[in-house]
Amino acid sequence: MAARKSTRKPNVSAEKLKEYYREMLLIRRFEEKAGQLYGMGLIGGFCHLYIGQEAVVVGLEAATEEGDKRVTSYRDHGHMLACGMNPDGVMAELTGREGGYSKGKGGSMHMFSKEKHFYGGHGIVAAQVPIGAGLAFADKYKENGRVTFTYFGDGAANQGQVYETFNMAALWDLPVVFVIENNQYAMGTSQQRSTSTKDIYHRGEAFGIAGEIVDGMDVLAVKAAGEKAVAHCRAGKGPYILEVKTYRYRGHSMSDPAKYRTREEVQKVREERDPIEHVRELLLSGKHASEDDLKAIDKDIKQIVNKAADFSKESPEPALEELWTDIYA
Ligand SMILES: Cc1ncc(C[n+]2csc(CCOP(=O)(O)OP(=O)(O)O)c2C)c(N)n1
Ligand SMILES: [Mg+2]
Repeated sequence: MAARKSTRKPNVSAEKLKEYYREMLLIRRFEEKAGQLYGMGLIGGFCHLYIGQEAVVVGLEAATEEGDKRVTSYRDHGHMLACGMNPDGVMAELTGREGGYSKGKGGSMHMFSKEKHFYGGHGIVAAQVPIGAGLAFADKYKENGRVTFTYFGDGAANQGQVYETFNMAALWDLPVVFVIENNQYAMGTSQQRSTSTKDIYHRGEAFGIAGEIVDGMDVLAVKAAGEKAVAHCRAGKGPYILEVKTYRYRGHSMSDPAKYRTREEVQKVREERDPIEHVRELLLSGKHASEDDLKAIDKDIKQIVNKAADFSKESPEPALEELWTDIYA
């Protein structure tokens, strides 16, 4: 695959670069496996894959510190893996099994981890945006220096609650990074058809919120922007917006007929801007890794993903009594 040539030298160590490669590859292989299990009827309901967008979450996670929080939409498997949640537990939740993060009762869009400070997984478009500001409000109140990453899509950016949240976050200087994962489509609607402007981040200006555009297919660019945003928040300067331009290779969800774009459009991004190929090329051309080193990483990732798939098939379905646990009534 002819990935684009990088114009600049990586500003991280070879070890870190390999780590990002590994983390992005884990997400991609995990998602490919989830797609296969879905096709086999082992995963039901909604399932939104993150393939193509891996550099966004891996780059931003590289800018976090222990205790920082994250909340996102239904396209959430990558976020969970990148913050260190167990692939076995994520896959078993996808197949609706007892060993899953929500004991098999939540599925793809409803997983959480207190330990990893992951607050979901939200199926209602933009619902996670005020939740993210609320998490940041709690941290500001506790004066603990933590930052919350609140991810949402280009489509979600047209939701009214985003702007109510921007207002409050700016008014109270909340330590929240709003990450607009602009993958150019909201289901079958392209950004051009839904959004009055080419860029979205500058809507923050109306509320006095600083922001910028980031190349979401370049993990190092994402990391650098993430560090800048985090420093802004930790310095008590309030929220920051990162509009990360990315692309999803697969359909909106597993049931998307994909009639709204051409195969050529997708192929072109895969060939010219793939985030994993980009890092692979940096590693090889900089002699930071050999083909054999990368093959060993591939093999290791394959094994982790196969183990998760086996676990997700072997773990039992939740017992009937589980219908009466984890409920408010
Ligand atoms: C309030 C609400 N309206 C509509 C939907 C149906 N819906 C689910 S995802 C989606 C598109 C969102 O696109 P975007 O925010 O760009 O995120 P992406 O799927 O591209 O990651 C819509 C309209 C929903 N889940 N919730
Ligand atoms: Mg989108």
